[in-house]
Amino acid sequence: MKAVYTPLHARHEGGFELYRGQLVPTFETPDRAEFIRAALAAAGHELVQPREIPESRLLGVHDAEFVEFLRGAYARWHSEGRQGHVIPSGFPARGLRRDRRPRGISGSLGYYAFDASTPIVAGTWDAVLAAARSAMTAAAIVSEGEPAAYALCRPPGHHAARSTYGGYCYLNNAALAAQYLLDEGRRRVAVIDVDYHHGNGTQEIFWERDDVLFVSLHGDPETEYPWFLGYADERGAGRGEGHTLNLPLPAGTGWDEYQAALDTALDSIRRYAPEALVVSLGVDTFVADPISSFKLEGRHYPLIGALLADLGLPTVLVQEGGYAVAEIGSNVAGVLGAFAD
Ligand code: Q9C
Ligand code: ZN
Repeated sequence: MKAVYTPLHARHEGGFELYRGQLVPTFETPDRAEFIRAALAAAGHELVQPREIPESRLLGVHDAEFVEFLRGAYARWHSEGRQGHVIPSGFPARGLRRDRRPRGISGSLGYYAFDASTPIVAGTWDAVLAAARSAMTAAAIVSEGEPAAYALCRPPGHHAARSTYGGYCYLNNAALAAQYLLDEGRRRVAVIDVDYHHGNGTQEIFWERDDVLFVSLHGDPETEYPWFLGYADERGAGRGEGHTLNLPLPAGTGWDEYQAALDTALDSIRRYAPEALVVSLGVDTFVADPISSFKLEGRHYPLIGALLADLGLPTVLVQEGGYAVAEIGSNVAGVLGAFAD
């Protein structure tokens, strides 16, 4: 299938992140995308560049002031006397005011970010915009009639909401793809999120909508990031009531339990009868992933791909997480290969 790729992703290289009390090299690295690119090229997928989709399309999903904040954050950090990478250090928890957007850069960062693991460097915005355009380009390719397309998005997107960023994510690539499909005429779109982590941003964006079904399988937030969303009792609100389905799974989950949950997810998608599918494709469910605790093996990714392809829907696959770099390419290619057959 067509795989949207651009070397602009490499402009985002976070350097270090705070992980369990230590500054460690970021898990979300440029070589992730290069390993995927190599594996997809070797498997015969056609690499195409993202289109110059107008930035106004971002506003179907994101708040305009948030977009301008992300674009300018690095320059402001330095013009306000800070050095190095842009990392927030204080957040409006219970008892603090969430309605204030402080004027200074540190307060603004605390207002828009929800964790300290998502650094902004000089090239971050270029990569973020290119990733968003890659996802929307894959959506355009499917809108124009291809049965499936893949966007090699880096940085990933599913933790980013309308006006918040975190979890290595800045703009929500999968939500932008879903919105693009709707804007081009599909009436109902399902998003299935198979990344190890709950897609809190995607859930929040579509929480009160009935034109998007959001279904997620993920590590139980009782112990797994992002901790504060992704519980089974979250089902949507207003018109969106019943259009969110969370299937949290315990650390240590292997294929049998995973497949049972995936069957439940696919049943709910069939009942919704969407006109297109977006897959938030994280492969951090892999047994050797350094920050996750499921036990899927390489041979399981073609099975996931086959089950997704069996839905028979026009499908946009969007890259999310996956940090076992040596195997990331073959795991992603395993999912995509099932669509070609
Ligand atoms: N102690 C994605 O896979 N850090 N994001 C967790 C746990 C953030 C993962 C720290 C993990 C974000 C797209
Ligand atoms: Zn993840």
